[in-house]
Amino acid sequence: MKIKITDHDALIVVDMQKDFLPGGALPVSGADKIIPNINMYIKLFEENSNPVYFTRDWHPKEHISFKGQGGIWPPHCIQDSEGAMFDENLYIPADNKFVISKGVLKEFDAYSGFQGTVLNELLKEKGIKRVFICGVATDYCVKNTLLGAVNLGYFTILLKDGIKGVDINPGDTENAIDAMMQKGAVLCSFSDIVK
Ligand code: VGL
Ligand code: ZN
Repeated sequence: MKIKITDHDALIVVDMQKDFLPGGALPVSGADKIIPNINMYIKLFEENSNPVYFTRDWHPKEHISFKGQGGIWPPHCIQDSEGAMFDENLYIPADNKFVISKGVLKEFDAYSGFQGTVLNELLKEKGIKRVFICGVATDYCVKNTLLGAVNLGYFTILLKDGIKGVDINPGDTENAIDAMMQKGAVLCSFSDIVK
């Protein structure tokens, strides 16, 4: 399959923060291995002057999703903490990049980068019609961000060499990929993209 990047395309990099990488508070096994691929996508979009959106989980202390508050996750990505920072190996362009913080309110969780954020407005402002999505975790925030984009009318492309799931239950990641494709997501990898 060949996919040509156009002016109406944007890249969304989901939650590539230290806490989601090996050694972090909520590690996604193998998430470090996808960083070189994600960096290739970021550089490709940067070279084409296409915008790149970085979502980040940005929770207050005692967030509702944390175990101590009755949630299912260990405390992670607490606002301004070291673990909430983007991984050092992630390439962050100087221009044409936007950081989207989600899950910022104590009483609400947000697995989608569109939930409680201005991501849709930012994309609309730039005339974006199609989004390419990579990052972690495939079975949580990648999935929900992609389905959010579908619901808002965007064409979606899931970058299969740039995602990693947590698989709390075996098969979660595969099921998430199936669910996304069912809703119209197109699976592609770096070698499918032509300039
Ligand atoms: C995520 C679990 C909790 C994610 C965020 O980024 O996929 N997963 N918070
Ligand atoms: Zn979270």
